[in-house]
Amino acid sequence: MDYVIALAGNPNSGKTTLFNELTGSKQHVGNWPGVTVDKKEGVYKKDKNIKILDLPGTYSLSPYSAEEIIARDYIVKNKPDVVINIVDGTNIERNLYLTLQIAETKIPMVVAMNMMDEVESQGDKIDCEKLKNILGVPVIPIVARNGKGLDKLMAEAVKVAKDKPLGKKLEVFDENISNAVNAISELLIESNNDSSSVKAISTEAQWKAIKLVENDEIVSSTLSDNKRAAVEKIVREAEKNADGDTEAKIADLRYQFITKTVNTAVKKSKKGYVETK
Ligand code: GDP
Ligand code: MG
Ligand code: K
Repeated sequence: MDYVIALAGNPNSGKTTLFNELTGSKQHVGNWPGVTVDKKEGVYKKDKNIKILDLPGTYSLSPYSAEEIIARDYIVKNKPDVVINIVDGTNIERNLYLTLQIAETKIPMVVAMNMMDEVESQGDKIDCEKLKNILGVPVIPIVARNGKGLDKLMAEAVKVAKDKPLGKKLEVFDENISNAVNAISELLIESNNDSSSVKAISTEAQWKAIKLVENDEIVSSTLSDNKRAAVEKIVREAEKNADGDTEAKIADLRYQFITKTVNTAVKKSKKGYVETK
């Protein structure tokens, strides 16, 4: 296999439609180890050396459901060459929440902006160039249902899989949260400085640090007692400054970033609205 491409997206974003379009009839359906969540794999019908894997549909990469845990473990541990994040363009605010979380893992990513036929028929405009500049990853408009844009999407995905760009640092968090994330990240790197791959470790440390500020119990359970205590101290301090729950604060900051992004890159017509009295 040359490359492994994983598809990630919200439920109903068109993931299965895209997977079927890309793989044609040759697919293998099994289960993820230990759970009854479908695992679908296939190869790209136009290049048999590209493996395509369909991750479970999720709104988030938090540790609250089997689907979310599978999706994030696969991205963070198995590290596909590239993730195609399929976004329902008619529901862009909600879908971009997952996009931001995939970006936090620093996995090479391409965004497939799907349902562009419906976006257009609603009279809305999504500026994929602007989105690309804001998010620092290619954003390709597609219509999964009729195959429109898929050649371009796959060409970009292969390019990103090959080049593995580091990704842009997105200014999502405020100073308080950033400080906590950086402090925890340094703490995690300290214990790992015997490793040869410093870059990979620090990328992983950054992601883990964000999860720890979100009080992620699965990531927390991987720490030594000493480390966990040190992390908790930093998180308690951040909580004081945030006036409460850091998990809620991070969610709030992600949504603020998304609102700004959508205001810049999306123009909505009034057509879709129904007047109510
Ligand atoms: P999944 O839950 O992410 O696997 O989503 P599906 O592939 O099952 O698609 C959800 C619904 O959206 C289905 O009714 C699809 O036919 C429809 N759909 C998928 N892609 C497109 C598209 O590009 N345009 C439109 N209009 N509908 C689409
Ligand atoms: Mg599906
Ligand atoms: K639809």
